[in-house]
Amino acid sequence: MPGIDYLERIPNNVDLKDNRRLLRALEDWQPKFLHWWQDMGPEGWQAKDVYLRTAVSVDPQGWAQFGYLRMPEYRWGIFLAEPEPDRVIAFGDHKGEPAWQEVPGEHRATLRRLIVTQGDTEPASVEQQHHLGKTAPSLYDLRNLCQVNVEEGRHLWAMVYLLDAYFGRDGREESEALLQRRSGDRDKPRILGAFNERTPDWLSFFMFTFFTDRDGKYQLASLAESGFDPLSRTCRFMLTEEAHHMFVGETGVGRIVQRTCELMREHRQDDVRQHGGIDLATLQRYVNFHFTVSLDLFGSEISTNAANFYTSGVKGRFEEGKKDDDHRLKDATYPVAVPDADRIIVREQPALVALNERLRDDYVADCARGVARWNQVIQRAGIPFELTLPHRGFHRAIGGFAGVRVSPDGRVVSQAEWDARRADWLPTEADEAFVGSLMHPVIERGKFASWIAPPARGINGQPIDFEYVRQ
Ligand code: BYC
Ligand code: FE
Ligand code: FE
Repeated sequence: MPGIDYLERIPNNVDLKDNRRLLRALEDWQPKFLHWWQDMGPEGWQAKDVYLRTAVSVDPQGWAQFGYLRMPEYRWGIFLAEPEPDRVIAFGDHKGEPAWQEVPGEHRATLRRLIVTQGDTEPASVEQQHHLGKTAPSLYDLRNLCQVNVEEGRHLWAMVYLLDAYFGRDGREESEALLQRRSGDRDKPRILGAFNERTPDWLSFFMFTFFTDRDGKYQLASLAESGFDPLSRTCRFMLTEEAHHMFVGETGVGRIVQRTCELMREHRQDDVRQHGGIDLATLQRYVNFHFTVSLDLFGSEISTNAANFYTSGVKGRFEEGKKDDDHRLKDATYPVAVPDADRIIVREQPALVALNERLRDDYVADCARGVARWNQVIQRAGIPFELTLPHRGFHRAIGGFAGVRVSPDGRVVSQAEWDARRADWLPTEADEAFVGSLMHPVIERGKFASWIAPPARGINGQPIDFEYVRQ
């Protein structure tokens, strides 16, 4: 497509203009990306003006610009956090050596695989959320969906940049393949389980951005420790955007909880479905589902892959720099919960192979803090109910608990008990049908659907009834 000024279109701090080879690769990829975006971005709103934030620099004061634009005109840019002068690798066998500015031959396959796995999740989530544009509960929420989606698109760009800039022809092939797989497709699915699940309604969307985007936070933070410096700097900048996605999830679920509590008090009734709200028991089942499919994203409790990633310096721990140990972990152990016949026991395992579990522990603690904030809303309403995170062994498909029936309160149960209680523990078809029945678009300024409270404040200091999307 001659005539398009790609340097203007692709804001960047990677000196794209001086890297003709990379610029050519991205010029070739961009029309394919746009084609994918037109197909898979938020349905029904591609031609409308949306009040969006665009990353234009990495300077913490000035990185974001707010303004109306149509999503296909979003300037998907390439930003790496500022380099840390004389950065050294902080862990593993290469601890203390200078960070790599190029891909070391012996770690090439591993790095490529990690970057592809990370990159694959970004377009997958846009595909999962494609239909939600049709049923937004408000203009405010519609705008947030669009924001999250353009940024997941940018995260895809971030990984494609690494593939195209550092992995030659293989990298370009992987970049193409990232646009060819499709969430939930039987023949060419996305790589990781949770990214092939459906996100059929906005309750699922808020749960997804709370639980699944938070896996993004922990994985990106671990990759931000990488000895491969361009990956580290890319992920550090992505984390600044991730914070908004988790904010959308936490406040989204929090506003649903608030609305439910209002309806419970008003009608003196637990079952608020007949009043257009989502009852707390249903919310708990959605928590159970989204938390556990997200737990699976951390991989097996015992993983030689994880040990190799660490030892070779390609993927660190969450906040590696703050940990007070030898950062090699050859002799260390870590407690891991495992099923043992009809019980769950904790065994000390070699720390290196237990790194997935350790990251999962960091993640679980973070989730618990968010759930505690939802419970404050319930408590303030004077309602005796607590949302809880189910046991980590519940409803797992990856790792030692896969195939073991564990109740949310952490008992190994029989298949018969599982079958009898499943409908109390996980969303049922009837739940999905009910939640689906609430999904009607509310696109009048300042109005909100019956099942969700307005937010405490608007975006970027704008009022709640701001015209976040122009119709
Ligand atoms: N589904 O040794 P194991 C985000 C595979 S989210 C399907 O236990 P390992 C975002 C595994 O690949 C962040 N397959 O696992 C959020 C391996 O396959 P091979 C995404 C799975 O390798 C919201 C085999 O099982 N980023 O950014 O230690 C919106 C044995 O695996 C799953 C990353 O994930 C699964 N859940 O760790 C938008 C970071 N789990 O080798 C975006 C990059 C495992 O036998 N990825 N398998 O064919 C990684 O660090 C690692 O690949 C994993 C797995 C942590 C995912
Ligand atoms: Fe992302
Ligand atoms: Fe995200």
